[in-house]
Amino acid sequence: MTNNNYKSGFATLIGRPNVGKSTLMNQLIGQKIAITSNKPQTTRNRIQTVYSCDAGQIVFVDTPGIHKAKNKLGEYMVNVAERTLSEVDVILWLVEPTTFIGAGERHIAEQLKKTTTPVILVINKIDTVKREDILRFIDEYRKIYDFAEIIPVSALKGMNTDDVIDSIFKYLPYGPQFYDEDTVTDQPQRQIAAELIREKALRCLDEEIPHGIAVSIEKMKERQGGKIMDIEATIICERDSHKGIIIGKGGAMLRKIGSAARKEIEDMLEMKVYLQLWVKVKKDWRDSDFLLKNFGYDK
Ligand code: GDP
Ligand code: K
Ligand code: MG
Repeated sequence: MTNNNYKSGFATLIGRPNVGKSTLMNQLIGQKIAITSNKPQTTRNRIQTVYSCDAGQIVFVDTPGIHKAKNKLGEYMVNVAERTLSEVDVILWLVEPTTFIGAGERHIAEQLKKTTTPVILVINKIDTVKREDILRFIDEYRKIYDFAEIIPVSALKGMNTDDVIDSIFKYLPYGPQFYDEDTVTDQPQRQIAAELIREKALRCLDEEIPHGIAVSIEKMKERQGGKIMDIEATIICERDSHKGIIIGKGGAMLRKIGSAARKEIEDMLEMKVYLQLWVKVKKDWRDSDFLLKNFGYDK
C-alpha cells in the first residue's frame, strides 16, 4: 500500500575499504547480503538492497571503494563507484572516527565536489572511541566538505543506525514503490552463495592470495522437494602456489572454508546444503576482460 507521502529513491554507500559499508548495509536491512571481512576490496559488484517501511523505500547501492586502479578489475571497480555518485538521490559517506583526514578522504571529497547529490557523512565505529571525542571528528570533517548531515554510528552494534534511515528519507523524492515489501535484494541466490564462499576464503587465507581469488558456482540444484541444496563451486586463484595454500595440508584449509561457507549458505537458504569445493588456477584473470565478464564483473 502506498500513500501520498510515500518516498522512494536510491542511496549509495561510499568510503574507504574496511570502513564498514557492508556492515552498515546489512545492519540497516537486517539481513546479511553483502559480505564483510577485514580485507580491503571485499566488495566488487554493486549490490542492491531494498529497505521498505510505511514512509517509503530506499534502494541501497553498495559500491566498491574509490581508490586508484592497479589492473582491469581495479579500473572496473573505480568506474562503478564514480558513476554511481551522480545517479543516486543521496550519498552516504562512511568514515573512521578520527581527526586525521588522509589523502584517501581528500580524494573522495574532491570527487564529491563534482556532483550536486546531497552527502550524509556517517562517522562509523563510534563503539571504539570515547564519546567526548566525537564532536572533534565532526568539526574536522566539516572543514573538508559541506555535508547535508553528519551522523555518528556503530554499524556493528546498531547504534544510531535508525537516524541514518530517517536522514536518507529527508532527501528522497516522493515516488512510487519500486519493489514489493518482501524484497531485500536483487542479487540472485547463486551470487550470494559465491560471495559467501569468497568471504570465508578471504577470512581464512593469508594476505596475498585474497585479491586474486574469484568463486564460480558450477551447480546449484535443489532436491527432495527443496529440503537439500547441492552446490558445486570452484575457487579460482592466480598461482599454483596459491592453489596449494587454499587446499592446505591434506585438504584441511579447503575443508575449513567449505564448512564455514556451508553453514552460512544454509542460514540464507533455510535448508540443508551439500557443498563441494574445488580449486583451479587461472593466471592473470584480473587482467582479462573475458575472464572478468565470465565472473560477473561486467561493465
Ligand atoms: P567495507 O569494506 O567498508 O564494506 O567494510 P566491512 O563492512 O567489510 O567491515 C570491515 C571491518 O570493520 C569488519 O571486520 C567489520 O566487522 C568492522 N566494522 C564495521 N563496522 C564496525 C563498527 O561499527 N564497529 C567496529 N568496532 N567494527 C566495525
Ligand atoms: K572489507
Ligand atoms: Mg564491503
